[in-house]
Amino acid sequence: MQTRTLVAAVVVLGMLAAGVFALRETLIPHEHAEADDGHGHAHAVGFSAGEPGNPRSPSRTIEVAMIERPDGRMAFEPSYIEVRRGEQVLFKTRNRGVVAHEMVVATLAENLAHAEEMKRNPDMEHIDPNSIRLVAGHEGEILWRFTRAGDFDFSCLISGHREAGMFGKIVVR
Ligand SMILES: [Cu+2]
Repeated sequence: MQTRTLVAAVVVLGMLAAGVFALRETLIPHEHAEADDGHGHAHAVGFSAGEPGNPRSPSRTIEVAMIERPDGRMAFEPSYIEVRRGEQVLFKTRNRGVVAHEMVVATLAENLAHAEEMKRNPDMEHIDPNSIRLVAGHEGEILWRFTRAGDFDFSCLISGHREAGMFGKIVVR
């Protein structure tokens, strides 16, 4: 009788343990299969529109304003910029609107791809040297050297902002 009780107890304990294990499996989320670097994209292979500038080298200052119009459109002013190949530019960027904006300097293809990514992941922020994110009323800088000739893009990649007009063109000759 005692042995039977012991066996029964062991069986019950075993079932409990299995139950707890099964429960644990359902409660603890499985790790995501995809690695995430914190903001959803990596730049291991470098930048598409040149390279981060050197603060000790001379640079041309270009002031860029982020603006919102009464009709809901958004824009950069200026939205067309020409630079010489090899030139280093200090973008002094000011957010004159009432919502946050960013400025990301890259190829058009890269910015369009990033804009799509931002729609899926609206909290993604760009903290790379080719970009700046500014809350309303704030000013910031991007120091950038344009090492390749061609047409490049600067955009605000916050969801919906590029479609609202927040992009510009940089021509490097
Ligand atoms: Cu914006």
